[in-house]
Amino acid sequence: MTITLYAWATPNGRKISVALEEMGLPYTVKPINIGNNEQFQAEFLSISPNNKIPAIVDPQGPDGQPISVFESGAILLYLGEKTGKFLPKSLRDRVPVLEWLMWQMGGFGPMPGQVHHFAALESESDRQYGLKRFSAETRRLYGVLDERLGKTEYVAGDLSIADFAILGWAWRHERHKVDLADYPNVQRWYQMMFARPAVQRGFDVKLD
Ligand SMILES: N[C@@H](CCC(=O)N[C@@H](CS)C(=O)NCC(=O)O)C(=O)O
Repeated sequence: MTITLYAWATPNGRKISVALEEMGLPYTVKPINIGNNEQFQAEFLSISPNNKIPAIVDPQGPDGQPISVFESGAILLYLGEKTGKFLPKSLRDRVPVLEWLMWQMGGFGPMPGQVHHFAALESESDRQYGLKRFSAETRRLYGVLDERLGKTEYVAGDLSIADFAILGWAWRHERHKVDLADYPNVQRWYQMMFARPAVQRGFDVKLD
């Protein structure tokens, strides 16, 4: 039974295409053109009430009935639970996955996303204020990640959904004006992730 992925070619959309590829789950893509406000159409809002991609519909939910899921972190947890992959069973091993997934959802996404926003502004004074504030926080987050990846091969021990979540945003490092050479452990991990054929497929799949 094929999962439908509602997405657009953005970091949050890529997190899910990478996870689906890594988990070997069949899926089809339903592009939601957020530039054309398709995220406000009633049919999409009925599965994603916050009018944001990504969302999925799994025709074979936990009880065999269809289920929809919105919010990329919730989708990753759902898929991890469903497949038993990239989400450890033991609570001790699961805790770092949850920590780093929440770290991504709360900071390493919202902050570089603000850099993308302010970098696109035309007014120089508006740009300066926003870029200074959110670039500093984005770099701090890369520093935290670099420190962590100096101690562990993947973000939370073994390869997990936390890596997929973080990679979606690290993929846009140039757009948020970060040079990965400044964060050698992040660079090592980034190259290792992109050397995985399923990750590459998740970034190659057409989402728009
Ligand atoms: N917390 C959400 C954020 C999703 C999000 O920001 N999606 C953006 C694209 S990356 C979007 O759909 N924007 C359309 C809008 O805000 O109207 C998640 O992780 O799923």
